[in-house]
Amino acid sequence: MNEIPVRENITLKVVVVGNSSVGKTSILYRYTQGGIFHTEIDSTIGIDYRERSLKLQNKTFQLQIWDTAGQERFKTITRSYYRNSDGIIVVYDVSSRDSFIKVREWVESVTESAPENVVMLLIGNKIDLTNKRCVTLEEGQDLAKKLGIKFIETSAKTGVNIEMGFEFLVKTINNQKESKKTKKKKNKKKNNKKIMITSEQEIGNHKNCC
Ligand SMILES: Nc1nc2c(ncn2[C@@H]2O[C@H](COP(=O)(O)OP(=O)(O)OP(=O)(O)O)[C@@H](O)[C@H]2O)c(=O)[nH]1
Ligand SMILES: [Mg+2]
Repeated sequence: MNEIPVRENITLKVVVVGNSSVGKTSILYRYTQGGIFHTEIDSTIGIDYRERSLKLQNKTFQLQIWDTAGQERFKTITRSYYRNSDGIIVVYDVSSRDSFIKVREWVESVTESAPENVVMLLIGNKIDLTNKRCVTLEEGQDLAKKLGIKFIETSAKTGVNIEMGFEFLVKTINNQKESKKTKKKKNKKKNNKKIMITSEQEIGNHKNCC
C-alpha cells in the first residue's frame, strides 16, 4: 500500500513595520484578502492581525501576520510584537524619501528587540507611481546590502511581487530553520560519539586496573 505523505505544519509569526502610509495594510490586504486594493484606507490604530496559509516544499506554513501602525505614538506597542517573531518586513514608499531614510531606525529597533535569528525583508512599495518615484531600485538594494537583509520592490496597487515577496520570506525562514536543525543533529551525533569513546575508555581503564 502506498503511504500518504504527511505534510508538516509550521506556524510562523511575521511582523510588518515602516512609516505611516507606506502601504503596509495595503500589502497585507492584497496578500490575505484575495488581491483587494483600496485607495481610501484608514490608518492602522495600534495593531491588526491577519492570517494566510502557504504550501511550499511539502509543508504548510500558517502565517500569523501582525500589521503595525506606522505613527510615532504606537512605536512602543509595535516594539512589543517583535518578540518570538520569525520574520520582520520593513516597508518604505519609493515615492517618499523620508520613509526610506527612516528604514535604518526601523531595522535598529528590530535588532534591539527581535530574536537574533529573525529574518528581515526590506520592501520598497508603490513602484506603480513611476512619475513620483524618488528612491531608485539601486538605492534600495544598496541599503539592504549594507544592513545585511533581503530586499524586494512591490506595488500593492498592481499586486506586483506581493506573492513572490512572501514566498521568498517564508523560504528564507524555512531554510534557516532547516540548517539549524541539521547543525543540531550533527552536534548531537558528535556528542554521542564522545560519550561512546568515554565509556569505552572507562571500560578499558577498569580492565587495566583489575
Ligand atoms: N499607488 C499606490 N498607492 C498605494 C500602494 N500601497 C498603498 N497605497 C496607498 O497608500 C495609502 C496608505 O496605505 P496604507 O496601506 O494605509 O499604509 P500603512 O503603511 O498601513 O499606514 P499606517 O497604517 O498609517 O501605518 C493608501 O491611500 C493606499 O491606497 C501602492 O502600491 N501604490
Ligand atoms: Mg496600516
